[in-house]
Amino acid sequence: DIDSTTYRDYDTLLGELAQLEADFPNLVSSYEIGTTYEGRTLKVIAVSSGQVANAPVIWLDCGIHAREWVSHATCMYVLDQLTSGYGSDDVVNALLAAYDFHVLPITNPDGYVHSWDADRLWRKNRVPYGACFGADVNRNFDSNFGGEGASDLACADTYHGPSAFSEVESAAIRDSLIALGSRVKAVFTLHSYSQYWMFPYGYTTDRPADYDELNRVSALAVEALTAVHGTSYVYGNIADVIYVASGGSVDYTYETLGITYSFAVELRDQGQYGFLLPADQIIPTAEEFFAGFYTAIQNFQ
Ligand code: 0X9
Ligand code: ZN
Repeated sequence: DIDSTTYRDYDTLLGELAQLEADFPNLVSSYEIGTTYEGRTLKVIAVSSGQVANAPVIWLDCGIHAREWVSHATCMYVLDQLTSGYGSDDVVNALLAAYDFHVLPITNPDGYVHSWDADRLWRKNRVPYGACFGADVNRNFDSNFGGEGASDLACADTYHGPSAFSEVESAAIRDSLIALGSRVKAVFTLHSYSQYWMFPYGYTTDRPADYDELNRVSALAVEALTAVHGTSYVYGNIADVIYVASGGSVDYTYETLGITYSFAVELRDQGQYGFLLPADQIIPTAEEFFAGFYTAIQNFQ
């Protein structure tokens, strides 16, 4: 099993993923979707019971922002639940009877390593741009690219990059989702912090056509999440709940790829510790997220 009581560095996480594949060869496989600027491999972990050929897919990505360590840790927890629970846990059995899960636990490995080795609060990837480093991968999608809430300045934390999908990490997510095609039922992307359960749009305050449906599912997810440890989450469209931000991933998956169930979740906390969330909150954060996650999935139409 995966030990979620501490944060683990990049090499340790890779070791845990390899161990999952070794421990659950009939359930877990992996594939590579890109190579970062510093040469690290972007690795998707697929969990599939094999009960249904070409089952619908739930996509989950974590760590698009380097410093949001509880995001990476929550993806690892979800993988642990899906694997260790299969065969014994009714919820997991039901999930894996109907869906395959494709999980990208470390979307931005170069940034993650930098946040461990040099600058704990690093957010972007590590591509050099002039005198500065990094594009914000969550401003690099082709969803009103370069618009409000993204910076043209390479040194800014929200630098959108030179062009839409200039970054390996965003292009790899796009290409993977396009390859999965109509199998993709839902996309979840995990951030921290603020305790928000959000859906499109981020680039405009206009409400999406599926606002009522996304709000319905989000309300059920948050109710289930809160029932676990009493943690309150706010839900709604991104632009209303947090701020207008262009070039984000879920606007692209919703609007361009047509994936109705596109969610961006800001995990714990509400700012007391912020990005430096103590490790003893990893498990409760992930436990309550998992309740929201499976409740959302169970209520898809
Ligand atoms: O600004 C962001 O990218 C996210 N907040 S964070 O503090 N984790 O950086 C919000 C992302 C919302 N999603 C989109 N704008 N698509
Ligand atoms: Zn983030």
